[in-house]
Amino acid sequence: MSQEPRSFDASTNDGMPALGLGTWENDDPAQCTESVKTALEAGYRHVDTAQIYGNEAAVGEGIAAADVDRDDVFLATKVWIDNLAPEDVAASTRESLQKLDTGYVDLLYVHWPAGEYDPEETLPAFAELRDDGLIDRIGVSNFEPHHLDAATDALGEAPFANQVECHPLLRQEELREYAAANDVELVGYSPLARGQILDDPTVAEIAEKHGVSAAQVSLAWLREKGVTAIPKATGEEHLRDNWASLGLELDDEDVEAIDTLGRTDRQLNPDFGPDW
Ligand code: 1BO
Repeated sequence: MSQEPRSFDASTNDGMPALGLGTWENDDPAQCTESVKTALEAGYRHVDTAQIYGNEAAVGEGIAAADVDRDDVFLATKVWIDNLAPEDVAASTRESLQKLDTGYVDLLYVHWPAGEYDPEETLPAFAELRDDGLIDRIGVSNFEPHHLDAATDALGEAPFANQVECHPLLRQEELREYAAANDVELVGYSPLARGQILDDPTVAEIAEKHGVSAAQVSLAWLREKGVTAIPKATGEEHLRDNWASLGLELDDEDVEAIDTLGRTDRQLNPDFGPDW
């Protein structure tokens, strides 16, 4: 890839770079490794994977291949719902670490409050992994406020982050308020609404006004809301377009127009998911 100088550094949300690379459905190993390497060399310092994505080894290879120190990368993975019984949390995380070959992860999420998840059993097992130095922080994903309350009780502290679907078509007002009030970072997956954002006329109008892409508008809106975004991108052009969103400042009227969009469009609603 061309080694252009990085134009931006993503600000951090409590030590976590506020723009990262999502790898869900980036499951061709060679392509996944290449996109992680390209992203890191373009300036990204946050990579998000999960056991269920089947690409932890490819992600680890991309980190190793990039001209970047592992300790400068914020790496997150997630424990799948079948591995949330305490003994499986430890064994499956060790397996993830073997695949990633990174020594530790910066953030380990409970992927969904489903399957073998039991806050009183699962979260102490996560805390033990943290005590053992295998993970730095404990996160949860797809949690509603009542799940977050129970997790906080079980851990004796709020989880570091809650990763949920979040974009202009699913603005997650309640979870954003909860996060701000309880010192939980909100991480938005599918920040481009799996492509739906590209067809929204309000977002298109804002993009045209600033001479940028609709994806950049969506990512800038998330940043404005304090939400960490982890868009997936495989090609260099797309990776760089998303990265360039760090240079976009939306006007108050743009933010207001997105905040009041009369459309809700959740992309991911599996049958094991919560009653949102
Ligand atoms: C089933 C995985 C969804 C995104 O993390």
